[in-house]
Amino acid sequence: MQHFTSVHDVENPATLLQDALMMKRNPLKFKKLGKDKTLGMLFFNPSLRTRMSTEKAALNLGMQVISLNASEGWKLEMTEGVVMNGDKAEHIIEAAGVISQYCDILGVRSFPTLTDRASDYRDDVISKFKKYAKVPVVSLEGSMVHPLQSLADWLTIETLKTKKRPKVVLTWAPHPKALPQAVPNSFVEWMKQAEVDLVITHPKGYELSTQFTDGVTIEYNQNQAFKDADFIYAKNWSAYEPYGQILNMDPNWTISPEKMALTDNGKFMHCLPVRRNQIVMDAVIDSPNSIVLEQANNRTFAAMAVLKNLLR
Ligand code: SN0
Repeated sequence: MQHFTSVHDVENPATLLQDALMMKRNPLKFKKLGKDKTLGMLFFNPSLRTRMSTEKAALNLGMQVISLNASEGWKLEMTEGVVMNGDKAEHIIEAAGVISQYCDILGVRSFPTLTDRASDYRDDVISKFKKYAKVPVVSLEGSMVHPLQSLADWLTIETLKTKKRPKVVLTWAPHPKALPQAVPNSFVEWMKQAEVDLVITHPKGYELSTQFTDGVTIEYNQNQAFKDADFIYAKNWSAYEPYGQILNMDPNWTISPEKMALTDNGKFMHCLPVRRNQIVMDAVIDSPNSIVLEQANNRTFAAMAVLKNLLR
């Protein structure tokens, strides 16, 4: 593995999952592996779980960590060949080159513009860091996918499933802000690697890009989709077409106890942060079937598996 920016960077995703399972069983087994190595993390957007779990992962592996809130400093120019006479003080070519001298692995978080779809779906910021950094690049959520989250989600399902092939439902839910498609895109592409029956449910108009959903069942009736489900993964996303728009705020899509009653004692999942009583009713997220904290816990072990592989 050269970088970790999507499932496509991973030669064998199932082996990476096994590594994450091993890390969960024995988090300090490789505490000397990262000695004298530095993880650098650049956040162009806010982070709670990704930042802390990835730092924790690096510390468990014996690494040092340097994090930078990159939205506070110079604005970086991302386009090659331009006359830099605007507000951007530094080109990514130098920034990536400099950071590569301080760090052995570089993590980058960059949300989508939600206005320029072509740029977002090239994952422009992370792709440019891959191009100009001299060290492995880890996506800490890019504009198109969030692979560290998805690996942790897979680990969560793997450790809590009670059937060999569980039914996993990804459901859209209403939200007051236009949100990225990165989490659902990524969840779908990782679930394609897993032994699960995946169903996506959302109101008409919220179809994700077919580059992710090709071959996956889409059920527009949420109640129908929830039938006999083992895992309900709720997430809001804005429309892919028209790009970045909110089309619907229908509270009937909020995950309620009545909806969960349609499942086969289904577990409730969300990547967090979550808007209570908008995405999910308190009675669901506070119920014993809610596994959102376990998902967040597993972020550390997913990140450890990734860092371990990149350190090798
Ligand atoms: C991000 C998203 O991709 O949807 C991060 C999820 C890991 N979520 C948000 O930005 C939520 C913001 C809000 O105001 O609720």
